[in-house]
Amino acid sequence: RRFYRAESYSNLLNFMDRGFTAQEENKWTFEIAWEAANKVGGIYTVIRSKAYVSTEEMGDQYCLIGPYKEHSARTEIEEGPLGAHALNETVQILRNKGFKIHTGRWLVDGNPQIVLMDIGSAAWKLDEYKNELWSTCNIGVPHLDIEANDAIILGYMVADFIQEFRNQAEAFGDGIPARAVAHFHEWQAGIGLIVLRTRHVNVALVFTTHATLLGRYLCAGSTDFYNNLDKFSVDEEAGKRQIYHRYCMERAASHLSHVFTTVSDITGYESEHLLKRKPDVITPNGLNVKKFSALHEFQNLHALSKEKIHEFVRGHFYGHYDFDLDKTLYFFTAGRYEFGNKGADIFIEALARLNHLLKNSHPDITVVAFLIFPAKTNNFNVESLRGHAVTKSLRDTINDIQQKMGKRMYEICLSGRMPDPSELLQKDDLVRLKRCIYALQRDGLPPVTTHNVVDDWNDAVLNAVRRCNLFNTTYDRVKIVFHPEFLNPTNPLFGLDYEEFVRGCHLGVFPSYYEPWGYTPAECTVMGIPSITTNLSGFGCFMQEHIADPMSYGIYVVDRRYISLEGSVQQLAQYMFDFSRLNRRQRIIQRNRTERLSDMLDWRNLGVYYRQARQKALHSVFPDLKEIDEQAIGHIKYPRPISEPPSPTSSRGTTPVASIHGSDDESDSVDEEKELEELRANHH
Ligand code: G6P
Ligand code: 1S3
Repeated sequence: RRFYRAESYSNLLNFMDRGFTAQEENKWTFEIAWEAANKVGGIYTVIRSKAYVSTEEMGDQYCLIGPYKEHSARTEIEEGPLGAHALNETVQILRNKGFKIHTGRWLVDGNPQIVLMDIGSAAWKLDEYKNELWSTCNIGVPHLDIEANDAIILGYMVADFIQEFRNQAEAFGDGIPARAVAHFHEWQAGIGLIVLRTRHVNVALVFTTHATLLGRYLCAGSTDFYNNLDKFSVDEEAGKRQIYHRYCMERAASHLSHVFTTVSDITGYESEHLLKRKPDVITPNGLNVKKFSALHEFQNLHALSKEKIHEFVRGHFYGHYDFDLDKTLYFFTAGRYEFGNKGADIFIEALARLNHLLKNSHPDITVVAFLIFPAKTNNFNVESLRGHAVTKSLRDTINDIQQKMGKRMYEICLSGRMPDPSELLQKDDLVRLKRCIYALQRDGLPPVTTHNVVDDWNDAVLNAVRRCNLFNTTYDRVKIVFHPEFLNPTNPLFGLDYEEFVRGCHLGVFPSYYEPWGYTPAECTVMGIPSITTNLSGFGCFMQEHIADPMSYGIYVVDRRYISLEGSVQQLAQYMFDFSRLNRRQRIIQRNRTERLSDMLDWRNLGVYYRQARQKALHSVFPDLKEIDEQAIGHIKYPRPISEPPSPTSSRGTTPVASIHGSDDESDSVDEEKELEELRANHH
């Protein structure tokens, strides 16, 4: 890790640090995305989490551009003038032309400047824009595709803005030529790039795709995507799905950019075949690790959050609460509800096999598997709410009895004698307790889902659970909880936000089939929670490439590319089974190791690839500006974890013993040398 940081970061900064600031060099970076201060999906996380490194590097020479969405802008943006004259002047000129433009700062780490275009204010020019797009690129967009029409309007507004900005930056630049990079994300922002290039504006252009349109559509069907990537007739496939014009916009943007990037190698491979251009640079997604960093506290946070999940489990499984929470593990998966793409199909199948394996060999262990995917619901179901009500009533009754017993004990002891147990716990206390215990009886089984799912009989998760017979019976060692809504702290069942929930779990399971990057396992990693990913996800491939033995760091990579579906299910089930057999100490060590990978996922390290892409684009437009030398970036490589030297107390036997879940002390100060051996013995 030290190697990587020293090599790449300082070399890079030496390279860049030619003694001038971006302001002195009249260098500018614009980043344009539909999701700038507008949460839709993963790109929002990219732009938002990266803002602090972007402003650290460029200050007010960095500016975001996106569409104005009143609802989010009102809560996320502090409106006001921008930091540079050239920018404010440009805004004024465009406003004079009749465009409505909002400017200000985004209230996130880094506090970047942002320009938001009110698409409605330029809608009257749509026909003119479409005409230009047709005459320059032969892309025709149907009238009814509102999303594509909006993308066109935004694109032309952005292009006008950047074109005008160039003039202003030259005028305010004290004779120093203005060098600007405009970095566009996804097809929805790509029109701006197409317009700037076809109008020959002297700006360096970068285009990043986070997932190809066609890839997403093809994977959502039952296509053997990766084995046929080179065989698809792309125009025909796009036409069949009525996205041909969108596909053309995406493909044109990727080809007209000076530098084309994808978020991972796997998406690069997809782009090579579907967009017919190989990426020039891979720009992996990072995180603002400071936001998650809990230093030595993260283990304690796990224990605290786990306690809250225990409370949920007590309520949910009331009447069938016959398992030991100390020997219970929490697995979870979460994301957009794309059943196959996110791997929920193989997760449920593998859980059924894990159930079988545990029943046969470790019936004392219980795994509660949470599936969190937003689906259409009619609120929480009565059974779930009732479970939490009856356990709460029992808790309140016990607290009340406890208080009363305390008072009685105090009075009796004050009078100088020892209390008799029957004086302390009186008959009506027992009656109250009995009533609560009777209320805990239930006829049916604990529900699989916490909500009333609207289309219950056609719901993909519920159907798979039914098919696999995972009905939360007493005999099942794997219990299922489908929570068809994202978590928030006001949720009456959990009372946890997503971050706390993740911290309280033991393992995140994300066996995705289509996942250009995948923030969910990355977030687990920075919180020190092990996770399962796949070699079809950008994150999984990245970890495999940069870590000698990902598994010993708590990153399990399921092969979904080179083996059969059945093989992947078996491997996933085996990983989960192996994990279930780790004892507490081993889990603690593994969490420590997982958390050690955080630095690697920080934008402070991964931001280097964005700089590389920008610099490369600048070089192709302004050849006097040097590219970043590949060598200067270095290569991240995490070796196998090095154990701490054995402590004097570690004179235990060296033969790895089959670990028995829970039969261990809870100390964090463990002999890592020995545990490492055990972990390896378990996994290999
Ligand atoms: C953290 C806490 C320990 C606790 C442990 C539970 O490491 O610091 O006090 O015992 O979590 O780990 P487990 O994997 O059993 O949830
Ligand atoms: C995409 O969002 P998604 O969840 O639709 O972009 C994300 C950010 O690059 C990426 O993490 C994810 O895999 C893609 O799928």
